[in-house]
Amino acid sequence: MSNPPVTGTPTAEPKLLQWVEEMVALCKPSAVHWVDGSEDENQQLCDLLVEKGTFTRLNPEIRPNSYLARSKPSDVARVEDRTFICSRRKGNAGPTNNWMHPREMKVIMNEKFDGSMAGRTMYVIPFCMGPPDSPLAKIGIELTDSAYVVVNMRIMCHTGRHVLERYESEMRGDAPKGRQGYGYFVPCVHSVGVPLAAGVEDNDPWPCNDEKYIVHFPETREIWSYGSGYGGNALLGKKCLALRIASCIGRDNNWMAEHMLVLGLESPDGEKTYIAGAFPSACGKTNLAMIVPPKEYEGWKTSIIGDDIAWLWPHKDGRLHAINPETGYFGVAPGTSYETNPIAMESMKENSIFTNVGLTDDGDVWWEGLTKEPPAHLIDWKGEDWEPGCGRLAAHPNARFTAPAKQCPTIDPEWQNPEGVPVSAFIFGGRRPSTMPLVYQAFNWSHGVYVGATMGSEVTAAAAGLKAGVRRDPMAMLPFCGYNMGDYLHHWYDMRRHLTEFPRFFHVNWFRRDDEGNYLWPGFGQNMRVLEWIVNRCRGKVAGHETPIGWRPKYSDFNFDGLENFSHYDFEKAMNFSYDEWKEEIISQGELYMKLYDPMPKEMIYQKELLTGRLS
Ligand code: GTP
Ligand code: SPV
Ligand code: MN
Repeated sequence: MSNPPVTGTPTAEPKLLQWVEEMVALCKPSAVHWVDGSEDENQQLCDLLVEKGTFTRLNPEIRPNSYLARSKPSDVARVEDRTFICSRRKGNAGPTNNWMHPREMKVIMNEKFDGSMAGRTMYVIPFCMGPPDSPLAKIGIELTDSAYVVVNMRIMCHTGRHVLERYESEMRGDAPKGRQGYGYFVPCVHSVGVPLAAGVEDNDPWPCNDEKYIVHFPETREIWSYGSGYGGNALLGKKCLALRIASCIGRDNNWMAEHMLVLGLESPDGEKTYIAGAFPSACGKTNLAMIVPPKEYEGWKTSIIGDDIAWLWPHKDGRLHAINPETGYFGVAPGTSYETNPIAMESMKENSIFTNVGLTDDGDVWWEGLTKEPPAHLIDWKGEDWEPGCGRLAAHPNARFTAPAKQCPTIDPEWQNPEGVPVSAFIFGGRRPSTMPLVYQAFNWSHGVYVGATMGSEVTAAAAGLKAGVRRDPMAMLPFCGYNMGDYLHHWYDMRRHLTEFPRFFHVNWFRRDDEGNYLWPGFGQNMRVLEWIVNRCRGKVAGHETPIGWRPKYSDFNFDGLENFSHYDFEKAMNFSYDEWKEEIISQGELYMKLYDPMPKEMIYQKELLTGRLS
């Protein structure tokens, strides 16, 4: 077979070039394009996507330079049962990951990718997770046959020519030294898995394959993704690299890759505190990271470092520092509105991509919760006519917006600081209809790791095919930890040794309900009242009141200015701690303990016994 035509500027660096050539020989695309990341190139790709019907251009007067994409109804979320960690030893993937031996999986990958890009263009995307000058920044190269992936990756991380040049200069040895992974890239191969026979037109706006493989080789730090075009399955810098592979790199190099938002809180006296929060998928990270305090909080400033992923390392100042490896938000659309999250709304005003939302008659987007009154008519996420009361959803529950972080009005001035920002507190919290109070503080690091490790949440639409109910999701990393979850918890306990100043640990629950199913806490901007208590605890400015589960605030410790209708009684309901519920909670943690028993740190067992003792 003759070589396919190449556009863009290929690298002259032999190692990378050789790998791309090998992959071209395997995947057999009809063309290869080296992505430069420019505005022009992006426009051409968006035009191409419009032409193919993947994108609908939104009304430029309402939402400039923005597009709607509709996926196949079978390709709307991450697929956890098709996600694999292929370490040489099964024990290294651990009891919570799907595993296959790398040799065996390589055979399958070679077979699946053989000719998988036939009739399509292979895009070569050089990308960098993290500010390129950060000691933790990681360069990756994603090969993909999806233009949708290229334009999304361009929003989500540093992509293009400058990243390639950075890699090339590192290979020559003339780039600034100090980056961990200098002169190295993470190879990432992605195909939607729908090759086209010679002469056949591509008339499918969302090609994808019913058989999906999201595969990670942690030892060789490789990613292979087949069959899906959606989000975390296909934008390989995000969950695959920045969480699963990065968690392995972090374990080996004394740092942590976490499913966390990072938020800055500046009090009226000018003191700034950074908080990192791990909530499972679709449990409120983006919303908290973009919080707008109630108007009574005059003088407070909130700012966002990141909304989904944090890389944390012990800085030479003795504190844990965080960077956000991403440059965009891939956020849940439903429920997002000017009432609940005006900052997200402002961030997606232009230059954004919307996936699986409704299309209004005037060419804008709509989803459940965007406005109180739904439009009288729209085209739903499946491309069908939709009217209020028709019994169908306008947007898929996991519909997403892709928006550039630099458009966020509350972006923190330090968000691209290569040295990151110091983190003073960790917050954990899932969707818990009962049992978990609005907020409590762990007694210490050891207890805090236990609290994060035993976190549970009702499952959400962010992953396909999970059975309903509360599942344990340690540190919100269950779907994202690239190695043995027990070893991961050990790593958490170990990290303490590298610090001289420690973050405090808190657990929150915005989702507790009364018997009628109403939320007991107003949530969203009002969460600022909880954050204020957390900040004050970190600064030693307010007392914590001891209970068997941890320290709690009193009603009088909270600022209720402007929320006077939330009574002391309401507060106690949201804060309620019940011995009976907590005894059940401990029993229901048993499943996690059984699963992780062997590799689990002994501290976890002590902490559970201490809690049991305090409850009896
Ligand atoms: P991923 O991007 O999947 O990791 O999700 P996330 O953790 O960033 O969740 P996000 O902030 O997008 O919130 C998910 C859903 O929860 C949205 O529909 C929000 O409207 C809703 N939500 C977020 N915060 C709150 C809150 O404080 N109270 C209530 N009741 N709902 C909330
Ligand atoms: C999540 O599911 O936690 C997400 C969305 O942030 S995805 O990128 O699809 O993983
Ligand atoms: Mn997430």
